[in-house]
Amino acid sequence: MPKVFKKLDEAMFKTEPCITRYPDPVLTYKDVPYKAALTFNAGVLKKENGKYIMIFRNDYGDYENQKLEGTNMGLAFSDDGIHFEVDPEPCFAMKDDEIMRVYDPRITEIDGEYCICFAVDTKHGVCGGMATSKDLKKFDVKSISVPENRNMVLFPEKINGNYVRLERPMPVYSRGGDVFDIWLSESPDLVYWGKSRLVMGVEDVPFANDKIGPGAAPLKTDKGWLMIFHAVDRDLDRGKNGWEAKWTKRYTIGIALLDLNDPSKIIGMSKKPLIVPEGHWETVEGFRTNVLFPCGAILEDDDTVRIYYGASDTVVCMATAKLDDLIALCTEPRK
Ligand code: BMA
Repeated sequence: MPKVFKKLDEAMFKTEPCITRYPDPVLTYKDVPYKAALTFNAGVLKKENGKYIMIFRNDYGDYENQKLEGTNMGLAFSDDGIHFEVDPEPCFAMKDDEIMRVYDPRITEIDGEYCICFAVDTKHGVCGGMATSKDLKKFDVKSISVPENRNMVLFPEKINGNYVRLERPMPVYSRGGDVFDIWLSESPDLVYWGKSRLVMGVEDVPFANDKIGPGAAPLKTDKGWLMIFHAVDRDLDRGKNGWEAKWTKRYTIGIALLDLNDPSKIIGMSKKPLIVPEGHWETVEGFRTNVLFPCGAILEDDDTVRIYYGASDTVVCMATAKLDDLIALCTEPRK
């Protein structure tokens, strides 16, 4: 692991003025009718009938005393995308002799089915998993990648006849430490994945000096696919943040535009972070503060974009912006 991280200009770490945060979390453990402690990193989808569906990560146990019991995923519904009602039981979990847990769900609707992507902690490494479901009660696991991979998100439609996902492998024979990039793969059937290629390297992101990873399922716009991602910068002097003993990372949210026909090509990107941890829920309260982890985004009919993100690995928050303002931030990639 590198001992020194490239110093970044702290002046750029300010949330863009086009962003409006909903002042309170849209989901906390208090909304969950079963065992829950940290309810965060949530995929969100809007149905044609106007209802919102959220699938969130739920870590349960006594976190303040570092006593983790387990992780599952919960389902919540809303009429306005702000007030969510959680189903009485968790909807998905995996645990056996090999798999320890699944987490960080993203959700896409494609070909009349839901598809969730999630991380899989196994005894032999972290993998990316995908499962389809017609009713969000029964899930059919389609694929689990080889390690080390995570942060998979499926595009909401096939591109040139194939399913396409963004993903974030974690190579050890690369540049040292956790300098990890965003990749893309294609599949004819959600089972077999290939044609893998690099989309964005950490070096492309002026506000990252550690790793980056895909966030929400990309949104289709006239100008390209809007990709919302997380970017991590580290400073070893940061010391303790939140309840955890030591936490030197900061997770911000960035955006990029990908080519509609070949989404491995970046056609524009933000040169500064879009959303930076600020305020009580993002910098003061919680397990790991200074972490914003977007897993859901919705493009509304009036061109408002809603971004749902885990804050401090503890709650789900939501922010909005106008699509035009986001697109205006996405300037030419490598300039
Ligand atoms: C990542 C994942 C996320 C988490 C983030 C910050 O590597 O484990 O689930 O939100 O770290 O802790």
